[in-house]
Amino acid sequence: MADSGFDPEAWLASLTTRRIGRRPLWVGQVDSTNRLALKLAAEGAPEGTVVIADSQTAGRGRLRRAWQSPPGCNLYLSLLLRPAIAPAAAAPLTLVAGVAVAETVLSFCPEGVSLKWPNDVLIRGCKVAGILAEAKADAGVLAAIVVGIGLNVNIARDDFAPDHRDLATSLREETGTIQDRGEVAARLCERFETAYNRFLTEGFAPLRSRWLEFTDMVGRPVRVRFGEVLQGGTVAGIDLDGALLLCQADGSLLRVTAGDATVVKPGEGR
Ligand code: BT5
Repeated sequence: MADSGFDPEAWLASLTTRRIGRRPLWVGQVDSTNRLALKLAAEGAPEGTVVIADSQTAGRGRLRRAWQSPPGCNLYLSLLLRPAIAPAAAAPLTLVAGVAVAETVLSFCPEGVSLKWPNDVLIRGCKVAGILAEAKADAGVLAAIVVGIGLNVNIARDDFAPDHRDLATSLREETGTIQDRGEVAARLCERFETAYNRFLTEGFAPLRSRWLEFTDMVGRPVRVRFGEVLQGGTVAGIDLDGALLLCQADGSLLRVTAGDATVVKPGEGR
């Protein structure tokens, strides 16, 4: 996928995966690749379908937030998965995807890559990618899960919206090199397939270890906000469901399953 478009044949020739990405759908502009992938899932599209857009008009983040998705520079990609697992067991998939994205980013930018619970991939503390997993369940059975990944590849710092400009970055900003988005997408699919297969055969434990290697949150005091609810504590790790474990003042552990985590800086209190 050069900036001028996407050649499915060249893409498939360069891809080394068995399933993930083997059914690519490139769209120039779409409201949200996740919405489109969920629609394709409802119509019976198989696992391995990937929707990639040049731009999104309503790219979505978590909690009804927006994902800035201008044309010609970044990756907006949704993977359609149909794992034979219970809906509750799919919760760690956001973190599994985080490992795959972090490893992909690391292969282009060897310094400063980290993960922040639950879905942020950072370079030197600035967000280079975000992940949004959305599931479709029928009568308690997981019919499909769509893992959406927004990865800032070639966007210039000045082109970020002012509300997150100081908190965001791109591969190009960090390395000074313009990357081919098709190449980045292919490498991402490959790393995702490796991590996903491991998750399906060995469970979340080995991926959790890898996730923890990428984070600097453990041992640090954080606040986690979910709507009006604010929880705090010192990060002890993550559990096998992907929940954040916070050590409380009395030594007990608090499980946090959703929210936005902020590391508390010294002197800020908790
Ligand atoms: C996320 O949400 O980080 C998940 C983003 C997932 C986007 C992908 S793109 C392909 C697929 N299709 C979709 O429709 N979505 C997925 P969250 O943690 O809620 O972060 C959102 C916040 O990140 C926003 O409120 C901004 O502050 C900031 N933000 C928005 N666009 C950004 C960008 N391009 N780069 C860095 N930060 C951004």
